[in-house]
Amino acid sequence: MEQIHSRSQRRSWQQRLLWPFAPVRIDYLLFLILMLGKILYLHSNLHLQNIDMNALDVITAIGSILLASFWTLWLPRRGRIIGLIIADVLLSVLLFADLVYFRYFQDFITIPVLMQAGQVESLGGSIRELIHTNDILLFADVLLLLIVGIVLIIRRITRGKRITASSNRWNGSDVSSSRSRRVVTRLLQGVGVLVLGCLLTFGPIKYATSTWAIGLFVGNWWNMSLYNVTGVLGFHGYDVYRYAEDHFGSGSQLSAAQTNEVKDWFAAKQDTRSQKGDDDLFGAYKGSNVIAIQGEAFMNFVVGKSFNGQEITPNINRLMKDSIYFSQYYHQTGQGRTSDADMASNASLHPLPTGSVFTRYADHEYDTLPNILNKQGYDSYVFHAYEPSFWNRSVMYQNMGYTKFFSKNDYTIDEPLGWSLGDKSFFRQSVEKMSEVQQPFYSFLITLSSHHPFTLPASVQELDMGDLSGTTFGDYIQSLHYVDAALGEMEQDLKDKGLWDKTILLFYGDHDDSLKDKAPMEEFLGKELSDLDMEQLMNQVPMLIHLPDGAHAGTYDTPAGQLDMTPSILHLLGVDASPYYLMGNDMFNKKEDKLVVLRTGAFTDGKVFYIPSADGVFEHGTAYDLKTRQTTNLERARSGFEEAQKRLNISDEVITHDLIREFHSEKSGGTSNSSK
Ligand code: GP9
Ligand code: MN
Repeated sequence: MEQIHSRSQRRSWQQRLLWPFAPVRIDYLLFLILMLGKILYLHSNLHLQNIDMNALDVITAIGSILLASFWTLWLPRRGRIIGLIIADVLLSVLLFADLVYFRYFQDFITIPVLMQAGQVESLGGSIRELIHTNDILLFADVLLLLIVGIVLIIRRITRGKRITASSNRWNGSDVSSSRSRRVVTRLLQGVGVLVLGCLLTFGPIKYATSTWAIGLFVGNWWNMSLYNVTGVLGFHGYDVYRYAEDHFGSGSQLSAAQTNEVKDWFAAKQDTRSQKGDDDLFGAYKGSNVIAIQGEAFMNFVVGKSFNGQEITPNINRLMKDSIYFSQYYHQTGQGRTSDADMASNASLHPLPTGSVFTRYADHEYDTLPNILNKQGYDSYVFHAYEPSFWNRSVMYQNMGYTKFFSKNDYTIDEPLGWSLGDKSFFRQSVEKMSEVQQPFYSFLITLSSHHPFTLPASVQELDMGDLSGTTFGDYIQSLHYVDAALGEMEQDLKDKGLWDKTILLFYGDHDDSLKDKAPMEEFLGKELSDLDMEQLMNQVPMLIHLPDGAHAGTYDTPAGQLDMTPSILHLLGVDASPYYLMGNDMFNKKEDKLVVLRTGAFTDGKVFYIPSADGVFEHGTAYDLKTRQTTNLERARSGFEEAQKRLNISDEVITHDLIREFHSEKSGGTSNSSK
């Protein structure tokens, strides 16, 4: 009795002392601190230019942690601790997944990406390379907790009875008397933290979007710009909201003014396009077969280069002598990587700021190269020796109008390499299939052997990469050398099958190699690289066009990009592209402008190159003069910036609101199907 009395005295003494901090839960505070630390760790690993973690960002981060965890305060002590542990584990996994995904895609994982079954897992070996040892910090507390938990369980087992007895004495009758008071306190605390979380999260976001980040949620073209304002947890919250709005929302109608802006833009484009003038290239190769090869991660900087006296791309270099080579050709991809390059090249629309058109809007209508050529009496085929469901291809290719999709299931895997079949065998078997079909045909081939992490077996690696041997960059160069050799073999195959001089052959790269490290690039190229050099190198892919008679060969330095492929092929084939909704420029039509817009908002017109800042504010970006290669007056880039933004927005609206279906239907006199 005396013992109980002294304990209750001690408790009231403690309660008096801690009274000012009564609402504070130490475990909850600890959770807050740990989560904030993890968010800071993630941020410091992103190395994003112009995106810092200032005081306001820390406030937003705290706010979003409160929003993600306030509910735990409604639970009784033990439940709260379990709830906090669950929240900790889930949020840590999310941050870790974001970090790994970011290192490859320079983006966070979004719902559309998760909906792409198998997309993330299929990176396989790449994922292991993208995990750094320090990342264990994200789970250090969970591991510690696990150890402490095990120790406690062991202690409990050995001292179980004694503890139970004493705690029973301890709890006594005052438990029931204060229970209802504790429930009310918990409820109020939870609500208080929820309100505080809302204030801390939405306050700074509201401030940003009404000052320097106006329109952020309207025309965002890069998820990192969103992250800059919302923080990582806020970004995911918005992503969930955006997905729900995309698919279940009703309020995403375009206004008449917005639809008219899209119509007017296309009307002007189509008007220029219909003026062919005295262009002798228009229709010069009417009726030819077309083979377009999209090379995985094939960047431009290797073309024509040697390392340690060895040519990296001897076959492309030889082919260039009787081909048109666009030396300033840009990939325009976003998060959808290979599928974006495919969409940009075959449908002449920009990829979306988030996810892939292939997975998000495979049921919408597009003017695609296969669809257009089919109307000209062509049959169209697409070849890719991988799982047909990857990037939702089997669905999308049907919509794009291909007669047949030859996937992994249609190939004999007689040269297993990397993710699937080696490109040499892939080309050989594809040409075999092409030689059996009716002509003229359009064939679109997607290679795979040079996919990240580029580790081909030693027997296939032919180059001596010196210092770069065994590095990911060295492996990358080896893999491009292999693809080049495969291309050389394909050329011979096409000649043997009598197709070479009846075919327009195009070869281009889909996107960069995801290796942002400047040092090996400098070593490879033997020179220092400026920011502008790096930006161009990372975004340029080769575009080689071999005409059936090898005419018009030479290096063309007009800027161009993947969106330009379809209108340019139509030009060579003499197909009037003006009725179609193609946003790219016809590379052979001198009357069309040459503005090339990248998904990040970077653009070039051949004179100026504008690199946007991560926050998307025009004034924070940098303009370069391409002649002097030095920074230049930003004002020279203003109109280009506005047009670039306009084009990205128009493309997004066309895709997400299925506008091409609406425009076609209006033209054919049908009833317009209103925007979704
Ligand atoms: C696999 C391949 C993936 O089908 O297209 O390429 P990625 O999009 O990861 O570059
Ligand atoms: Mn790719």
